Amino acid sequence: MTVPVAIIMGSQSDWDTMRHAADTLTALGVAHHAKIVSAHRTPERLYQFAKGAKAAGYQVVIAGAGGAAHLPGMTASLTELPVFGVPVESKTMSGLDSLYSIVQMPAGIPVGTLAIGRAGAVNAALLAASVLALQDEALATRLAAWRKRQTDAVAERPEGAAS
Ligand code: RP5
Repeated sequence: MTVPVAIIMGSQSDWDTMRHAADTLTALGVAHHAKIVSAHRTPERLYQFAKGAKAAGYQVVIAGAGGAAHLPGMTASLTELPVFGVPVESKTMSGLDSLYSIVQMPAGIPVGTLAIGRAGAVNAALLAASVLALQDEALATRLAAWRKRQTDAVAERPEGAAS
């Protein structure tokens, strides 16, 4: 069975954020692989992963990194697969460095950039699922059910309010 989504991240320390992408894909029944691929510390691994990603059967890549976060952009430069970038919250700049590093791509090499941190990781997974659902009716149904459950879980009144 081919695995449609690769979740890559620059460091083990990114996993606390990127596991939310993995958990969301699991909840939607979307198979995925998670790998550590660092643009700076393992450039050869990055090159080999990105050049071979399409042939390996991946359809979407989710790439999370923090600080000087070149992983999503470099990956996008080496593959035509859609790449969704997740800025990981950094200690020194609260993830703004990660966000700016990922979002300001030059015209011609797109990275779909998400929010900083957990929200970005969850939404990257949801976007990946939406892309795959275009060709997969069963997944489209699961995605619609996931969204309905989310809607149904929102109370009309905040707990603890007097009226
Ligand atoms: C980036 O540097 C990683 O994506 C990570 O967010 C950040 C810090 O990495 P560690 O020093 O925690 O390995 O490459």
